[in-house]
Amino acid sequence: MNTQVSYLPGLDNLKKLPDDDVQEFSKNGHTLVHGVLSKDEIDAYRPVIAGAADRYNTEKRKLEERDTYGKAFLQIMNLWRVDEDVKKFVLAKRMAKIAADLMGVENVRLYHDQALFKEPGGGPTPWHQDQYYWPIDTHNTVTMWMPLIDIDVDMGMLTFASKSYFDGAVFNHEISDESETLFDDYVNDKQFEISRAKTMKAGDATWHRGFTIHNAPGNDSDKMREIMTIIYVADGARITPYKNEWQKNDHEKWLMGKPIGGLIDSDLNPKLL
Ligand SMILES: O=C(O)CCC(=O)C(=O)O
Repeated sequence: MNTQVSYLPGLDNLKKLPDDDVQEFSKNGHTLVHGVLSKDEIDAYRPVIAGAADRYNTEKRKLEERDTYGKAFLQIMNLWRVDEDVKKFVLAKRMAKIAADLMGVENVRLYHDQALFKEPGGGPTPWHQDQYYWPIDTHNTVTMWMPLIDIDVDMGMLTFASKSYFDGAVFNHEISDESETLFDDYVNDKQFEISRAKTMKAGDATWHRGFTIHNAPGNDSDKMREIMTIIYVADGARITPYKNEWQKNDHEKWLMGKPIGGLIDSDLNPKLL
């Protein structure tokens, strides 16, 4: 007999975002919002997201057989397309509204989601800028990064170079040992303040701009660092010509190859507000 009770709370009710968070995001390019999901809500969604991440993970190599990028995390993309329960989380208005309020816009669209699970012993995530990968004509993009379990600094806490988004794209480098070295020198030269939470509760979330330089240390614990991310883009943004092969790939994969110069409005990019 199946005794499992499948109940998922709706996440379309909105939460007032503290003014301090909006100001910090605008000033530093990142902020941490506490209690985006309540304990009961994250307890309900965690097994759904972690289960889907496990089912759709295609990485089977041992950690020591992978390169720096491969060691950083298991990356499972657009789970909302394959799992109806995860879809309720990814398309939720509550998180979309926080994204809109942080960016100061009325409407946002989904770019894509990704589960980023750093395994016990998993390596550091090198410094990078997310928007290097995106063929998008606006700086009004934001990534939500939400732990599904309580995490502390030893588990690979996301780390930001405050105010580093102002100059837009800094280097033409993908996430790699090279990006780590170059950005590290850049961040030191510019004397950006480095910001990293000591702990985060399941259901808290950090939010960072597409050009905010960020990295994460390795996971020195014996637990999986379970993170779900959602990337939002301001409605009205358009597709730009590719600046690198990764953007070409993103155009096909996350924007359904819609015309360059046209609006980001494919079926993969629903308007969430
Ligand atoms: O989870 C990580 O280690 C890196 C996350 C990241 O770079 C992102 O969400 O933009």
